[in-house]
Amino acid sequence: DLTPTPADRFTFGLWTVGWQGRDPFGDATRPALDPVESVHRLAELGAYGVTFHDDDLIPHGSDAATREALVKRFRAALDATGMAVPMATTNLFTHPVFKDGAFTANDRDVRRYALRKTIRNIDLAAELGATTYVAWGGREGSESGAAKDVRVALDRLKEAFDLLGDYVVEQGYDLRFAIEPKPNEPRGDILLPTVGHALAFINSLEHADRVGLNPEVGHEQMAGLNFPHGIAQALWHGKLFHIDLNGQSGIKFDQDLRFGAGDLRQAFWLVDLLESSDYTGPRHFDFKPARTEDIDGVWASAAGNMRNYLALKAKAEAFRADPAVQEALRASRLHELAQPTLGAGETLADLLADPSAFEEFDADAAGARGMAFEQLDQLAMDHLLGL
Ligand code: 3MF
Ligand code: MG
Ligand code: MG
Ligand code: MG
Repeated sequence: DLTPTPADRFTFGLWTVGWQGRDPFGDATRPALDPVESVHRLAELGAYGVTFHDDDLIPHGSDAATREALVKRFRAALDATGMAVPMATTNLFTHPVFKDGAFTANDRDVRRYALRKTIRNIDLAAELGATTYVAWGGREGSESGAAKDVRVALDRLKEAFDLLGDYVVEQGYDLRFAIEPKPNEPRGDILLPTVGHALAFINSLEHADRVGLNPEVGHEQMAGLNFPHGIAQALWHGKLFHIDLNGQSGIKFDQDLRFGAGDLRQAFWLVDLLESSDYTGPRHFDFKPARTEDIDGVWASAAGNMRNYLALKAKAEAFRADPAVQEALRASRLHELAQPTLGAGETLADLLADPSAFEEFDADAAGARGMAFEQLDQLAMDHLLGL
């Protein structure tokens, strides 16, 4: 059944369906969308919840009364629809004050402002029941070599996450942080450009257990990386806290296509992986309805994300259940990969003393063995194409 329900845990950023189509070369092609309307329309389409940047809900510069009124009507929409807010985040990129970064801006006053802006929205996130707080540092980076001392900037980035962790612990919030890597755009080069860079950085943090990842399909693919492989490693480290699903066609600007568009085969392997993993978090879409679309096209593309996910989930299940696939997996020796390289009770000394492992091993014969991966992959293709 390709009809989404809240049990599928699909969520959307307010900024996704709300994107007006402004790009570096052109003006908006659609009018602004009221967040309350987005909550209602997404609920009707079968979504589980919405996510937001502070400024998506409360425009920059709103006074206290306006802020309170906006939150109140948003909350009423959530209550009326049963929609959840599992994640929130901070806009640390639109206002000119963040042109040289937020947590790693050279200007100290900008860094202090960024922390206060973030903490203010963390309070709101916690109030609305969010358990994940995403940090995408799109302006943390540079266009030229001497402009940013990367080692010192990483000190400041660590300082920021340590302070944010302290705050959340002090407040007793049930909230974890998820860093979203991206290689470039809007900065020429962004700090923590990939899943791997971010995983290594997290190890240096005071609250490392509270910080994980929010990888985005297109961001890794912009760097030519294999997204399912990145997600598998994040899972292996216990660091997949959240995910941004969308589509991307190779190494170019951040396209934010609807999920399933772009690299369909990586989308298939991603769903296969997620659905067989212990990841229980939201399936969150961070896409941009194409600038060519009117408001009907916005809702059609929102629905398309969920339909494609569910379709790929059904395909992946059928692939794994197919006896021919199970046989092909055996022929490709996936079961052998699952066996430890040392035998039960065997030691390194035993390996070193085992002539069958080296002296008597016929490397030429092993090198001549086929892996049968092509038959296996063709079965995946047959399932994907419905052959
Ligand atoms: C930019 C992004 C961001 C983040 C968002 C949530 C505007 O390429 O992907 O979307 O996902 O800031 O943290
Ligand atoms: Mg993107
Ligand atoms: Mg993005
Ligand atoms: Mg994103």
